[in-house]
Amino acid sequence: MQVHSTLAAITIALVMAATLPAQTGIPPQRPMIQTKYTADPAPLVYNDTVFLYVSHDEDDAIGFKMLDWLLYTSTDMVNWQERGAVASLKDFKWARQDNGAWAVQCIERNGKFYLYCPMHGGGIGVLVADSPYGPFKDPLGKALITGENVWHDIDPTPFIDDDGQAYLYWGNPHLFYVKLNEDMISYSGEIVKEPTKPTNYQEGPWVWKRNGMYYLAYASTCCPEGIGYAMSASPVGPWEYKGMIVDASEKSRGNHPGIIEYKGKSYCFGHSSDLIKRETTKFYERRSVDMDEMEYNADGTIRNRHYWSVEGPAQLGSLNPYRRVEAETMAWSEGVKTRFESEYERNFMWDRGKKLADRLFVTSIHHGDYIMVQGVDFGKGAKSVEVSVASKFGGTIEFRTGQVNGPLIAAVTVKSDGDAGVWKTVSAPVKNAKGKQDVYLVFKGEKELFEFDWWQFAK
Ligand code: FUB
Repeated sequence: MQVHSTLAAITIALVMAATLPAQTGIPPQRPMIQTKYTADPAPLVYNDTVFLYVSHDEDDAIGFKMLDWLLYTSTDMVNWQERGAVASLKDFKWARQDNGAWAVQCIERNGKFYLYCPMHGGGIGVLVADSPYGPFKDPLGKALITGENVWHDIDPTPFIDDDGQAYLYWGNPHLFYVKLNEDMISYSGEIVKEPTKPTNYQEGPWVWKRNGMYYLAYASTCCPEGIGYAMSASPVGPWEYKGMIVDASEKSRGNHPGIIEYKGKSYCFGHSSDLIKRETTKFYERRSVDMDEMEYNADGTIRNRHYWSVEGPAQLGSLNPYRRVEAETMAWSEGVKTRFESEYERNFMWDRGKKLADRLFVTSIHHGDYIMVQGVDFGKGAKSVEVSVASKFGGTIEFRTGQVNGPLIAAVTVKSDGDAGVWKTVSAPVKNAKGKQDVYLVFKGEKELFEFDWWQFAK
């Protein structure tokens, strides 16, 4: 009996070990961006890249505290590179400067990029750039939209129909729209308060067209907000409510849809409180952008999902480690932050009088923190790895595969050699890096280790 039960216990343990997911250290529900609080996702597909514009909840926000808009890019839907703040309240000299940088959306027309920005309580402004990365400039010097009640003028979403007519929709708790002129910075006709506002419409409209039908997704009635949608045969309604794309959940008080087609798949973005909830049960407006694949039914309606999936979307392709990878490219991270520093700021800070480039880099790196980059394709194998770092107290970057304590393929030592704050490249040999792997960059050392700009493998 004793032998049998021991054998049974061993068998059960072995079966369980085989069926459990690998101990990656990554929590099951994982918002896309961990180094900052982000909200109101507005994805734009341009030249094979997803440009994700988001609003930005400050780290110490209690209620809404929002000063600028950030940009992230991806070509595989799992690894996202931070591109910094592309616009801020400072770009609108006429607007209040202390708060109110709410949900933006960017659209391209004839090689120009138009970023529609609400200044909460001040109307909706528009910025224009020659590139999706900016720099964005205010061509009007005043608000584009100030409707019947300026506090309702939030969440602008532009849409250009196949006939070239552009529209701007916005509003909470009403849905408004207006026809934009071809210049995208002026409009014709009256602002219309949409009379067929769909069931449980609250805010955050997002309009797109598919197979001749128009879709309007939106944040459903607060609180909590999910993502509902309606359909119409015309861009100006009437809108017929079709259901929920993502159900309302106690996990997120607010929500805000952003929907794209990319490389043959559809994606729905939204936001939640999943990141801040790992730290506290208190409620703060410190939100985090989420995203999942979205599927249509044969009749054009959209399949409902209860919440963002645990596994997230599948990676499209892989990441090439043989080109320079900015350290702020990640599928997941723990502990680290990012910072942009201009050439001037760094010279001043370190008083070195040297010419150094403007950089966005990973900072606040301590023992045990890590960055995970998904689906890195080493091909037949790598021989060495080089990193760009600026030492503080020094430490080691361990490159591991599969999980946070997985096989070590390289260890780069960054010395604390009295040259603190100076960017330098350091390299190390690589062993056993072959094929496609999730790579964990695990930081080891004492105190604050270093700042980290980029990494690159060599064959
Ligand atoms: O982020 C500020 C506001 O919260 C947005 O404008 C709304 O859509 C809601 O997400």
